[in-house]
Amino acid sequence: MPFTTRLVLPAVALLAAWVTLPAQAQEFAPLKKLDTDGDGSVSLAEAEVAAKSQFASLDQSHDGSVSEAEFLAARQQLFRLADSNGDGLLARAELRSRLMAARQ
Ligand SMILES: [Ca+2]
Ligand SMILES: [Ca+2]
Repeated sequence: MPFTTRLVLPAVALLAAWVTLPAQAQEFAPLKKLDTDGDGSVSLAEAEVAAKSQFASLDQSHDGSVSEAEFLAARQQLFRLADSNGDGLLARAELRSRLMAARQ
């Protein structure tokens, strides 16, 4: 399976799962950000815009593909953001804090 397909499929699966949730469970801030027209649902066009933006942020070389190195660099950046005291380790509180920040 091509790397880009492996990258996109989880996002599509997440969106597919979300649209089947009851309305109260859909109050998930990151998904609300995708709803750029504020109509309470994420259209295919809105999802595609978000996917293209996410892909562009990962494709640091701008060559139209995300290499393993680019993907791992993005993950490393997330780790560094979460490691608030810079000790190279993620304490439970640091991880929880980062996850809570991502949900807003
Ligand atoms: Ca919408
Ligand atoms: Ca690239």
